[in-house]
Amino acid sequence: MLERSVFAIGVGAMVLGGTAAAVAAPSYCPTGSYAACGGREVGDILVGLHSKGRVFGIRPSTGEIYTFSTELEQYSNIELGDLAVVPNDPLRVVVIGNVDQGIGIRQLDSCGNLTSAVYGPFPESLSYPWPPLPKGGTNLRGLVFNPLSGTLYAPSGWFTTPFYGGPDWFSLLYAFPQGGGPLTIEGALATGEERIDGGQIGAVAADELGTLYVGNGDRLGRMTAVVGGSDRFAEYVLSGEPPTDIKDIVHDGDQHLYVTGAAAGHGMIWRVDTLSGVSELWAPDRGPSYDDEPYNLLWGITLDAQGDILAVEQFTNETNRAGVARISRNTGQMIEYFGLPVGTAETVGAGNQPWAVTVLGVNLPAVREACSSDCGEGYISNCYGGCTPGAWLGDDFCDEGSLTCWSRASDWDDCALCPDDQVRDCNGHCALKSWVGDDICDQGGYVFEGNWISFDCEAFRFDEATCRGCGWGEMLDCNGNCSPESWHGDGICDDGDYWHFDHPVDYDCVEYDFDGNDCQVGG
Ligand SMILES: [Ca+2]
Ligand SMILES: [Ca+2]
Ligand SMILES: [Ca+2]
Repeated sequence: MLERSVFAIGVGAMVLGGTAAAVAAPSYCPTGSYAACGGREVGDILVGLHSKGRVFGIRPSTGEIYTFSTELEQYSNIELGDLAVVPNDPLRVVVIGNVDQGIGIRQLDSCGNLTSAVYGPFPESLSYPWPPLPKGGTNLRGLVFNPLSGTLYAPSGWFTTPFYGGPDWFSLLYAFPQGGGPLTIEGALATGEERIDGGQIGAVAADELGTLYVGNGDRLGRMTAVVGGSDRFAEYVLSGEPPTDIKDIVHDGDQHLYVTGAAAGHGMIWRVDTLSGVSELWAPDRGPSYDDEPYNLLWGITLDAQGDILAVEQFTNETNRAGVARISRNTGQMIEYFGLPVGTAETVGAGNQPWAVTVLGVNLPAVREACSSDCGEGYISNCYGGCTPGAWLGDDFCDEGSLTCWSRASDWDDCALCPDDQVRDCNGHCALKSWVGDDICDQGGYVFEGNWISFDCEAFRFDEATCRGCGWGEMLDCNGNCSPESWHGDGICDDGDYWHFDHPVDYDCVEYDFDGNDCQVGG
C-alpha cells in the first residue's frame, strides 16, 4: 500500500514518496499514427457474426458494406463474443470466441488477418480455490480494456452445481496484461446475495476512472477497485421497462452507461447515470421516423468518434433485416441505419446473428480521456486537480482529502459521510442520490429528513442541468453559464481565458474532468 500521509489537497500538491506524479502518457495509450490496411478506414464499423465468425466492415460515410475478415471462419462453432480495439494501436482488434481449442482471445490486424499476439491461454480447467470447471463449459462474451492500466478484462460464467454453498451460476473476471500474455483471475465477480449470475455473462464496460461495470440477465452493477483492492459490487436497477436480458454496455466517459437489452420481447437501450443510479429507457424503439417500430433484439453496443451510439440489431424473419443503428447519445433517437447483407450461408440469418461491434481506429471515450490525462499510468485526477491512484477509489479506505466529491463518486462511499444511497448536497445535508438529475430541479424547495435540499451548485452540475436550460449546442460550464458544447474536450484548455457572449467559459473543474483533460492536472 502506498503511503497516504504525504498526500495534500490542492492543485500541484500531489506528491508520493517524494516523486511528483508522472506526466508521460501511459504505455498503453496511442504513441503515433498508424496506417490502415488498404481499403479500410479509421471510423469503419466492424460487426462480428456470432456463429460463423465473419467480420463485416461498414463505412458510415457511404454505407458501403465489405467483408473485413474471414479468418475466424477456420474455427468450428466460433461463437464470436466480442470485438475491442487495442488502446495503443486501435487499428488492431482483439476478438474472443472458440479459438485456442476452445475459448480464447486472439488479435486481428486492420487487414483482418490473425496476428501472433495471443492473450492466454485459458486454463483447461480451474484450480483451487475455484471450482474445477472445464474450459469447454465456459461462456466468454465480453471484452474491455481498463483505461487506467491497459489490462484486458473478460468476464466469464458457468452453469454448474452449487459449490461451497454458493449459487448455481458462477462467474469470474479474467485479466490479461496489455499487449498479450498470461491471464490472471481477478476474482469472483460477486457471490451470494450480490452475485451476478454466470451463464451468458458478457456485458462489461469501464469508465475513465477505472471502475468496471458488468451485467447479464436483469442485473447490472459496478465493481470498484478490482485490481489490488476489494471487489465490491453494487447493483443498479434499470427503470422504465425492466430488462429481461442485458446484452452489452458501454460507458461514455461522462458518468453514463448505455445498456442494450431485451424487454417485452424487443430490443431497447437504457441510459444509467452511474453516480446517482438514475436510469431511463433511452431508446425504446426506432423512433418517429420509423413509426416507432420496435427494434429486434439488440446485442453489441459501442460509441463512435462523435459519441453517437452504435447498437447491433439481430435478424428476424418477420423484419428480414439486421444491422447497426446509429442513435443519438443525447436524445436516444435513431439517426441512421446500416443494414447488413442477409439471406445467404455467409451472411446474416437466424442461425448466424450479428453480435459484436467496435469502431476501427477509434478508442472508446473513457480510454481517450484517460490517455489525455497528465496524471500518468494508474492515476486519476481528483476533486482538487491533483492526481491520486485510481485503485484508491472505492477501496474501503476513506480518501476524504481527495476523492469525496460527487464527480469522484464520493469515493464510492468509502467515507460513510451519509448512508450509501445518499450524498451531501450543496449545503452539506445528506440527501437521496436519486434526486440528482431526476428531472425535478432541487434548489431548496423539497425537504428530506428535515432539511431543504439543494443540488443547484457546481458540484452537481446544477442538478445535472435540470435547474437551468441552455440553447442548442450549449452546455453549462463550471460556473453555470451556458457555453459551447464543442469547446469541451476539444484539446484547448478552457479555464476562463476564452469568452462566449458575455462570460468567460470555464470547464476547468472536476465536474467536467478538467475540460476533458484539456487543462493541466497534477502540477
Ligand atoms: Ca477510497
Ligand atoms: Ca433533482
Ligand atoms: Ca476545451
